Amino acid sequence: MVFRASPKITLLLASLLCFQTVSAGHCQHSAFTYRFNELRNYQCCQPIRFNIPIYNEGGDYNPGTGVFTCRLPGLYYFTFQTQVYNMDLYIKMVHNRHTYLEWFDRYIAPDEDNASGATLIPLQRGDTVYLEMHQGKNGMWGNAIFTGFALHVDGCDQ
Ligand SMILES: [Ca+2]
Repeated sequence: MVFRASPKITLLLASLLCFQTVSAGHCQHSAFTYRFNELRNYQCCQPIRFNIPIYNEGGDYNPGTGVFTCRLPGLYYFTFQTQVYNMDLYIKMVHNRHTYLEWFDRYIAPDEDNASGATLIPLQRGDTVYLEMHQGKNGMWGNAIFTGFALHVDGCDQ
């Protein structure tokens, strides 16, 4: 048996497919990964400027300031990973100028180790997120990476 749709149903189905395609076209993305190479050039109490691009879709992370500014409201995942060397590391993730999470790694000479952290943050348009180190505990060494991306953008079901 072959199903034959009436012209009205065919038009309705075509309209729905067209609507879904247009809606899908509105789903934008936001994602970045940047490295850090300003060894010991860090000034206390300001965003760490991860300035070497690996990926930056949407341009929401500014390597000149180290600040991610939300363009697409939704749920975001942020993570960092770094070597720790020569001094302790006390690092915090700052959301809208308030500490969101903090991580600590004690340096024990002559070892060199690694620190990492990750979290989810629901963001509104214009919200800011960045990483910052405490004075005297800026043990972030080379090969440091800061990554963030939208896990889910509000109003986008994809
Ligand atoms: Ca350690």
